This record gives sequence, structure tokens and C-alpha cells, in this order.
Amino acid sequence: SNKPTKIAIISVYDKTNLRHLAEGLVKNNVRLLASGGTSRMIREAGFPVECVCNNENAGDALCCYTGRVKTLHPAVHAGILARNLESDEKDLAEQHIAKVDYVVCNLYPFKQTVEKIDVTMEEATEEIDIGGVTLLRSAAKNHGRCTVLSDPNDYHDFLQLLDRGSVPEQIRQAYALKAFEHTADYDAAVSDFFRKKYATNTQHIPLRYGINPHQSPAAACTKESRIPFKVLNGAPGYVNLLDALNAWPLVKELKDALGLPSAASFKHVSPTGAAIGIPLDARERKVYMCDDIDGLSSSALAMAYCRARGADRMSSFGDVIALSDNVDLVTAKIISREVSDGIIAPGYEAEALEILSKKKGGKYLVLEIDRSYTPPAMETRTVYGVTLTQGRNDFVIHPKETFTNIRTPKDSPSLPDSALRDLTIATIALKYTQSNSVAYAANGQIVGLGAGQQSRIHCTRLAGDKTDNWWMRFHERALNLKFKKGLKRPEKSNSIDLLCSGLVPKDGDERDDFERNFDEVPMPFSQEEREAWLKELNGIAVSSDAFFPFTDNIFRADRSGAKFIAAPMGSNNDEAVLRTAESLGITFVEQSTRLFHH
Ligand code: 93A
Repeated sequence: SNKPTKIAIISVYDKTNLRHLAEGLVKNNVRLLASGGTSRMIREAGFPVECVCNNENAGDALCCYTGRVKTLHPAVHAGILARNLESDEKDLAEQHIAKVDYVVCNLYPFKQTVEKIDVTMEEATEEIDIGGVTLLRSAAKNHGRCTVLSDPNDYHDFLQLLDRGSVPEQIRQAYALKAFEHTADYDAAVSDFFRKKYATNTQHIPLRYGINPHQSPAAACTKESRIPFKVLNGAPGYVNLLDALNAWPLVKELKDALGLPSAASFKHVSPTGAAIGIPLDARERKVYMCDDIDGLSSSALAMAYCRARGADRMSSFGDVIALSDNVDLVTAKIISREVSDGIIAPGYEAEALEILSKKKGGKYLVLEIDRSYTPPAMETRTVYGVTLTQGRNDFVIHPKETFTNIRTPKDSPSLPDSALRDLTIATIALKYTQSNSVAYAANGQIVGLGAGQQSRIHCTRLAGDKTDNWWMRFHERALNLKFKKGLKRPEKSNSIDLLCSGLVPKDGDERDDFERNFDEVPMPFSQEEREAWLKELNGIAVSSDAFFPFTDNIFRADRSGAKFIAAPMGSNNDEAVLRTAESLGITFVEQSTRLFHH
């Protein structure tokens, strides 16, 4: 028959393909109800259309509404939301409301409006679609019966289905999902705009720029009631926050696991060092350039930072520091003379904060983290427009629980406490190091860490070379260098690094630069000197964020004094890896959890 049996409500801002849609609907005997501008265009195109208010006699009152209220009426939504239930049908009949079968709607251009420079709040809020969002949500909610079209590109396929009879359930589901994605995205744009205008600085921190200066604007924000840190001094950059928010959980977990104040030094989102606060002997104080600090042994936190900063002074130049405890005066004094970008800690003594706030011409970044904060279980990020979600890595590393599965030697009852401590530090550090990663630890601190290498053996070598370099710095000759008076700390560190890594050039400008740093120019280490000294390196604990694919890693770790190795298993070469460890006298612990980090 020609009698219309179905009803469509149409209210579109973007009128693309609207004629085509109207034509197809009318051809299928669908009765069209539309809002002002939409109905005008359909009528002008020559198709029958009524005002949306004509949903039976509910209309008259609604017709009077204008402006902000076009389709927001119980009659409209009753027609959309009604189910095929006797009770719903009875209600509709009493009110003379007809069921709506199709809803076609797209929204005011809020995003385009707020992209305009100097847009006012008034202009922006006028573009916040209320009725359209409600139409989409009503129809999408009732997709069991209703078809919702939120994208003009879908009209064509929809009409083909209609021509063939009806819209299958699966298609209605897909359209409903699309409608909710659309309204969610729309509301996110609205809340972004409001956040920028109205959020207190506890929820939204504008950043200078993103990872690079041309990547702006940039911001840090949270959907929770507040960001878990306060900016006490300076203005954080994007990379600063990546460092700080990886470094803080590292020191928090170290402290929880080992019960001592802990420190980490971060650069480019990997630790350069991490340590707990145990006393330093005279040589360590010298190597870590803190032998002139009064009261160092009175502060475990300061000792932890000396170790974290001192392990790899080349890498920690310009670091972001994380400390597990309230920052005291001694620690602040140590930090104040290093080149550093910022710090995160749960609190600051007044004098400490004063010192730190003066650093970098007053721009030193000081963040106060809420110690009790627990991040949500789920993490989300977008890469190239694709959103990735995952459960947060909440694996807990503990000296008593994580290293119990000793694989070689077979008769080994347990590990010494010092090994458990160092394996714990190495493994917690890896949890916050870009993968692949391998860490060498000794004396309650990282001594060599290889980060972000695509090949495991390159990691093991890099970390091993750093460990060798660290140990060469303890050589008598490296301890007693005669630097020029007034030579800056970073220049000293650079010279020591050249010398200890065996890279001092024989001649040329770089050689001249090197010599200029000394009153007495040191001889390079001879091969014999180096080998003899490196033989003394022993008792090192090594952890790997994933399994060793080949035995080369074990051989390399052994050359840098590895005595304990913890790593996950699962490689085809597990047996050979274990055999190699056993033959080299290394205790190998199976650590059951892979700890990739990106
Ligand atoms: O101002 S609104 O939020 N109030 C409403 O009741 C309403 N109903 C539909 N905007 C409303 N709309 C929107 O109007 C639709 O989402 C669509 O974008 C636009 C279509 O208006 P017109 O048909 O007058 O061109």
C-alpha cells in the first residue's frame, strides 16, 4: 500500500546527501519529520516533510519553541525510545504519539568553532548541541528497534538496505555504536574547551610545548579531581613529566621493597641511576664527587642521591631527580651544584625548597607528589591517532618473593641478602626503563644500565661497558687526578669518562682540550692496567627485562663481574644459557615476569 508505515526524524547541521536521503526515504513510504532548516531544504527539494513537532497532537505546543529548543520534547523522545512492549505501546496510544523508526542527525560544528582564534565563550557555547546529542543518544539506546544515522556517508548503504526491505540488527548495532562514539567525541571536545577555560590548575597544567618546541599546544591533565602533584617551582615540560612520572614510582617501589630512602636520576625516560641510601665509603664519595659534603652520612636520602647521580655522571647530566622522602637540606645542597632539570619528591623542608627554587635562575622544576596517590588500573595513550589501552604494570618486585626460583647452581639454597637487595634494585629500575633493558647493580645501586636497545646483547654490552667504566673510576689513578683549579664538575666528569673508557685521543684538538683540563696530564690506562683492574670487579647483580636469547649475554655479564643474574626464561636457548651460567659460577634466578616498558 502507499500508506506510510514508518517515521523518520531528520535534524542535520551538515546537509550533505540530504536530498538523496529524503528521496530514498519517501520512495520507501517513510514519513519525514524534520527540524527547521532541515525541513526547509527537503521541502525545497520537492519532498513531503512535516515539522518535527507534528508527532501527532503533541505538536502544537512544541511548534512554538525556537532557538535552543527544537527537538527537545517528550513526544519526540517518547516516539524514539518506546519499545515494542505492550505497556509502552499503550502509553503512546493514549498520548497519540507515533513510534519513530529512523533518526538522522549530525551536530553543530563545535570543534570547528573553537578552533577559531579568539573564539569567545558565548560563541562556543551557542555551538554546543543539546537536542541533536539527545536525538542520537535516544535512538542509539533504542537500537533494538531504531536505526540511527549520524554520518551522511552512511545514507547510501542505508537506503539500499531499505530498498531491500529492512535494516538488519547487526547494521543497527554498528550505527548505534557510531552514534555513541560521535557523541562521546563531541562531549570530549566540549570538556576539553571548558577545561582550558575553567579547570583549576589542579586538573590542567599547560606545558611549554610537547616533546619538541614546535609541538604545541601541550598540556597535562586528568579526568580525576586533581593531578597528583603540585608544581612548587618552575614550569614543567612534556619530557620532564615523562621522566618525573616514571622516576617517582621507581623510588616509591624501591623504598617499599627495601625500606630505605631511595633516589633515581632520569634522562629521556630511562634511569641513569637508582639507589638506596646506604653509607658510602671514602672512595665512593670521591668517585661520586660528594667527598666535600658536610653531614652526608646523616642523611640516607642524600646518600641515595649521591649513588644514583654518581653511577653514570655522563648520562645524569641535566637529569630529573626522584626522591622517595622529604627533601632535606643536605640533599638540596648536593643537587644545587649539579646540572639538573627538575625534581619530584613527596615533600621539601623549607630551607631545601628555598635552595632548589633558586637553581637555574629560579626556573628549576620542583614537583611535590602526593605520596598516597594510586594511579587507575587502566592506562591509555594514542599513537598516530590510534588509542591503545592496557592494564598498568602493577607487578610488585620484592627481595623475598621475586628471586626464589634459583635455577643454577642446582644445590644453591638461597641468595645472600646483598644479592637480593641488588637484584631488587636492578629489576625495579628495569620496570621503568625503555626496553630492551639490562641493569647491573652493586652496593645498593645501579652501576650500569643499558636502555632502549633493540638487541638484547647490545643492552648487555652497553650496561657492561658502563659498569666497566664505573669501576675504572675507582682505580687509584682515576681517584687522584690533578685537575686544573676551578675546572667545572661536568668537565671533570667528561675527562674522567674519556680516560676510563679508554678513548683519550693520542693527538689533535680533542687531545689538546683534554690536556688543558689538568695540571698533570694522566697517562691513558694500558691494556694490562685495565685488565688487571677489571679482574677485581666482582659480585655484580644483573637483571634483564626479558629472557636471554643467546649465551653471549652470560659471557658478557661475566666479564663485568656478574655473580647473580635474574631474568625471565622462555628462550629456545634456556638450557644453554643456564649451563653457561653454571660453568661460569654465576647464580641464575628465574624471574617470572617480563618487564618491557615503553
Ligand atoms: O539548540 S539545540 O541544542 N536544541 C535542539 O532542540 C535541537 N534539536 C536539533 N539544537 C538542536 N538540534 C540540532 O539542530 C541538530 O543536532 C542539527 O545539528 C541542527 C539542525 O537544525 P536545522 O534543521 O534547523 O538546520
